[in-house]
Amino acid sequence: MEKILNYINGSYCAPLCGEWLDNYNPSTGKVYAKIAASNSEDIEAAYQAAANAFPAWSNTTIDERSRIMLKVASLIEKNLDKLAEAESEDNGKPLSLAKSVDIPRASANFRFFGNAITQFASEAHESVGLDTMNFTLRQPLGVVGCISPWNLPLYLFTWKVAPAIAAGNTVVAKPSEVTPKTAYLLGEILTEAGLPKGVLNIVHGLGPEAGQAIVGHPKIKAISFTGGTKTGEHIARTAAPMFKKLSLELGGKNPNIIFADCDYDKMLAVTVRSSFANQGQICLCGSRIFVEAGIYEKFKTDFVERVKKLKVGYPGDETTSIGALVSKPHMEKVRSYIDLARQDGGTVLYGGETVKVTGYEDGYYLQPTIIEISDNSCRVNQEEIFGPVVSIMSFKSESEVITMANDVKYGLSATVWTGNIDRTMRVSKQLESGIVWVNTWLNRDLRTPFGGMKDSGVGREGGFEALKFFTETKNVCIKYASEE
Ligand code: TXE
Repeated sequence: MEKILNYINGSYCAPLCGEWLDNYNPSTGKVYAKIAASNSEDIEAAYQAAANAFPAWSNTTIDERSRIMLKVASLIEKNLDKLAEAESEDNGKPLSLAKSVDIPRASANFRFFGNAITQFASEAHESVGLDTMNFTLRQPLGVVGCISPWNLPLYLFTWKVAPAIAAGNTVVAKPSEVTPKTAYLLGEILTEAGLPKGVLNIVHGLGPEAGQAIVGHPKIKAISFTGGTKTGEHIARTAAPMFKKLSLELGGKNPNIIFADCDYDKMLAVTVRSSFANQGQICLCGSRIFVEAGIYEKFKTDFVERVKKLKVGYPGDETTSIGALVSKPHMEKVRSYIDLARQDGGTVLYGGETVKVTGYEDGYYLQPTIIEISDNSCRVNQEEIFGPVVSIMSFKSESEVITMANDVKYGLSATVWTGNIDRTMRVSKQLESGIVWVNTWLNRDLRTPFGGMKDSGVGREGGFEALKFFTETKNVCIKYASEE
């Protein structure tokens, strides 16, 4: 059976303990590969490789770092089909989505940060009249840790490692044990692109074992993590007493606020996507839909009608809109929330059932599900479900919907649909979320700050924010004599 090996010091290698985990294909429910179950010894080996590579890499010219990163970007593009197939097989997402979004974005991440580093500069502050000059150095941190989740595997893995190495750090990185395949394949690309050995080390294994060993390693200076809020809390508890730099991108329970004065057709089409793209397994999905009372009944009918047409099917089939959920335990978790919604008085307007796809009966397929609720405080509206499940409810006024939108522990993103510019400004300013999209969704310019408020995380990724995170800021203050 195929083996997912670690990539340490520029070479593929088996885990030192000789232990392996099963890798499931969610669209068939079958084990199709074995994953290295690394432990702290493997992390130590990866750390040593990274530490040895750091002096040379941190002194490599910006042009050279950029050149190698652009080469990685081109090679990801060249291997689009192979990587997209691997992503779809590992994660259950439609192949069309992996081809059009995940893999192109992984390439874009390397290209973006390979270019951004050539423009990254620091400030100088002259203390006029005091014969003093200050300048700011932004120096790489050393060896850093990057830990990524399963929903957008190569997309989020590269979103972290690219700025880390662009800034001159060396890295120990762990993709999710649920979807390790594309990060594994990236190793070949790094070698072909000529990335020096040890600059990026990719280690596979369980979160509490391999992940914990990265976070708890005394010499790993920073942790960039995307994943569940509970895991984020645990990571913060381990890392904070060691004074590590932390960037945490955690869960969301994002409001999608629809005012009657919006461009209705555009809103409807995008709302279907923002609800169910990637089987609803994107931290930015708008899982709480609030609709102004005047158009509520019309929206309800039209939305259900549209969602009924989404085809749940085998991810490799071109007509599939909704593939398989990532794992059996995850599907059970999502289903338990649908049961809970029913107990709490919610009405399932559409969906709620598993789907048997012919030829793939053991796969983890679930209908897109719309639940009508009347109380924002119910658990279905307060907890992250992270599946193809949205709730809808109506509202009467701007102030009422802002209160409900903010009345949740998360604060990652929000979407607002309105044709009124004054309302756009008022609402955007009051929403407690790191990102507000108005009349659009998941519209990303990689230069913009990305991250959440409240329990959705700490810090911002993207653009120079990421390069700042992966560097230590030092002020050099020089007093000079004005006369000889
Ligand atoms: O994520 P975990 P899980 C949410 C979503 C989902 C829930 C749990 O609600 O249902 O989180 O998903 C590593 N030290 N999101 O359990 O466990 C782990 O190996 C260090 C939202 O799959 O947070 C993986 O690489 N690392 C999210 C990564 O953390 C640890 C995307 C994420 O896994 C660790 C995914 C530990 N102690 C799930 N424990 C988003 N924000 O996009 C685990 N890991």
